[in-house]
Amino acid sequence: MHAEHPTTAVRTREPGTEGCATAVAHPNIALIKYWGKRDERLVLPRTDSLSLTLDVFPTTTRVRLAPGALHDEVTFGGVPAQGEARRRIIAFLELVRERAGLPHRAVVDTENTVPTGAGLASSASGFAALAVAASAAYGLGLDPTALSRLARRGSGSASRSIFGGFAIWHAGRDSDPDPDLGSYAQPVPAGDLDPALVVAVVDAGPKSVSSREAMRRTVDTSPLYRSWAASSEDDLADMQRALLRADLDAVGEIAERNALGMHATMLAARPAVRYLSPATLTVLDSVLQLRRDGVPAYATMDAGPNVKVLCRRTDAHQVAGAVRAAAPGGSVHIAGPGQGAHLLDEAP
Ligand code: 2P0
Repeated sequence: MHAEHPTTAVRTREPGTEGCATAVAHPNIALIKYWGKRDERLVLPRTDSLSLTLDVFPTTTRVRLAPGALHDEVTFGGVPAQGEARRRIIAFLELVRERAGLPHRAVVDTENTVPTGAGLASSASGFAALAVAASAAYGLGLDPTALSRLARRGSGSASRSIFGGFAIWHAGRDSDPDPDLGSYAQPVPAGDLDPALVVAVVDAGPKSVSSREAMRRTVDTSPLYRSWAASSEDDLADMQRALLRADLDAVGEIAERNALGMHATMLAARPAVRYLSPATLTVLDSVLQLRRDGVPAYATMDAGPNVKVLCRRTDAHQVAGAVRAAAPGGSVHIAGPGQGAHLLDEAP
């Protein structure tokens, strides 16, 4: 039987009735990674990916239309956004305005709860929450699939955070009549896994290379990229079967090999992109030791040195203890499957 993973709970509002909406979204961790775009403007990936949306570190975003204002106002926790983060949010609002046929600028306030440098892309929860709040405030009335496509334009991984539990993001094909329409996420059926992800933050410093730049460099220069992309297709098919039969060991093995392969492509880029640190390897050793001790635990790493360990929820505290002992300077968080992005009721 398939477990009921929480999926999206997006409610639509009457278009443009209030001009104000608040949404919440959670980060997701890819078990089959997204690494490499085939279209930078439309944010179309080269491969399909598959993730688990978490129940920790929500992002809450409020969008209020400001008719007559000359500029958008964008704040994070009340502090004006700067630089690239601000530029990307305003470019996203332009896209929403174009679709809505409304010229109004907006006031956008975002509260992130991700611990600084946790290596959990706040761009995934951030653009998923912004897509849901902005499309409601501008009265677009989008369904979850359309919201996923829209969130993708902000940040690729955000397409998956529209949905709860396990989600697959289809790359789509260049032969699609409209390539934008072919690339969206949807929930993935899974058996009763009762998974946990133990997040080990081993280094909270800023990353040396942005994931955007790192994936561009990998696609352009790594001789290993093509073979990883091909094997990732096989990994995805294996992963979907493993999820259906609720085989946590297989899910973990596939996720671990897919992540290590992605990091191998980066190490072979010119110049190399190396996110893994000595502390990362120490945590990976502790995960191997857990397995030798009979505890099913499998690691995945993203564009940073931190490690996320997939295990059974019943083993999560033991896994967290082992990981904490391996990386005593860091912090460890236990997450489970979380909900998709959704609107919050506005105070009357
Ligand atoms: C993922 N990552 O599948 C992969 C694995 C990091 C490593 O998605 O350029 O912030 O905004 O589309 O979504 C990080 O990339 O990149 C990411 P953009 P994003 O989760």
